[in-house]
Amino acid sequence: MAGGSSAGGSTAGGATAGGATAGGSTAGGSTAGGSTAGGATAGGAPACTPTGPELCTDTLDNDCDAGADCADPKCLGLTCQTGTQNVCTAPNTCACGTYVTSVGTTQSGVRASLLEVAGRPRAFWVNSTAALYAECTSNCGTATPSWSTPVAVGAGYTDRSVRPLLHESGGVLSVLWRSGNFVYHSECAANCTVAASWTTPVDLSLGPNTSHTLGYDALNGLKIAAWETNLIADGGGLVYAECTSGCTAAGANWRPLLELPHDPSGTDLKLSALPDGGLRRIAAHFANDSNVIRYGECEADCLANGWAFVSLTGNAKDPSIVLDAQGLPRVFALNTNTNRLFVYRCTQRPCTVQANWSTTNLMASGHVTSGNYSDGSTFFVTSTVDAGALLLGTESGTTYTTANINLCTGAAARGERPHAYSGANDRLRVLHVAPPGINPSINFLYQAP
Ligand SMILES: [Ca+2]
Ligand SMILES: [Ca+2]
Repeated sequence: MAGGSSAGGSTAGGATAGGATAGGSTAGGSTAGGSTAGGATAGGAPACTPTGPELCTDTLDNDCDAGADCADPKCLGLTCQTGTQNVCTAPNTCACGTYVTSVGTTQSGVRASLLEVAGRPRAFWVNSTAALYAECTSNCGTATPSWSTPVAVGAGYTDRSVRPLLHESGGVLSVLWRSGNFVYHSECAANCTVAASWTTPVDLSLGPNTSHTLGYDALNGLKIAAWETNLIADGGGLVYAECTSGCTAAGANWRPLLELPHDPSGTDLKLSALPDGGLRRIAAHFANDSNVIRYGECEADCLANGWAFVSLTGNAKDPSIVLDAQGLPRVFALNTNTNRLFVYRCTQRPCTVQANWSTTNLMASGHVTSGNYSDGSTFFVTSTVDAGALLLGTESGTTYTTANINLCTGAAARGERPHAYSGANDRLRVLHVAPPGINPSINFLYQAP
């Protein structure tokens, strides 16, 4: 295959082929079996001697299983030509499969949500004039995906710190976003590229919503939300709500409200299914009053006294929660004074004890979001400055390694405020705003396969 033979063949084969040292270097890996003298015992059929795990760049069938390099499914999505952006994008295909396409025109600083349902990416973001939904309708994993024309789910707003939130539960999409003093919720069960398929937005705040603080999740029939209100005059203002029925009919069905006694600057919520069928509510928010991240959990009585919280130091706002492969929470948040990314990691349960958390001031960063790979390990995406290089942080031991998300040219993809999920073969799908301009586009970056 052209990709592997040009760069990988001679160097990688000679250096790492192990048992096939002599044969491998001379034969160049063209016929791996025939070159290993020990293999061809009888019958003329070339035998293959395993030398270790499959390496995807050396033209050899290292593990004598399923073929060499891109012929081996284990190489799908992995680098197949050193020094390039090429990966095995399909069986026997070594190519660069990083595609960046426009989903629509937007405004600088807009944040977005991206998820996949039924194999197709779905996007939600808020412009000054409308809250917009679009989905990929065909050819989603190619250089020329088709995206639906964005439809307005409801009113827009100019707050660029708040991230509108899109979730799916039971096949139903639902969204929560800020528009002025309102916290709007809407959902769609089918045909979501048509505006009329979305329920009429209801305002959960029933009163002034006052900041970019916005949290939301939906799972197994439960919806949870958090925002800030000035209806509480004690210096707090963070409220938490749940809803199990009539959630699109009236904001009053998201009552009672629980006051969490802090003045927030950004929050995130997550629902996690428990072995006994229950749901753990997980919350993180920055508390301006005490200059800490507050992390909390609740499994029952969550509109009253069921919560337990712990304080995590580091003056970082707008948190993003993710659960790692052990089911332990990690919180990513941004210190907006120093533009530094903080990573908080619970190392063992209970996670409501401060001693079980580690704090790392990791790197220069912009707004951050996080996600999981197929094995449960975690990642985050950000950009160092708005419109700088898009950055991927990949869990590595107890910390993260970071790298640019590169285009096929090898140059870093640029943009701001990314949100991403991991698709097949742990390849990324990223929604982000293009570098600032009069009307930057909101871009979809896809890494094949
Ligand atoms: Ca190989
Ligand atoms: Ca193989």
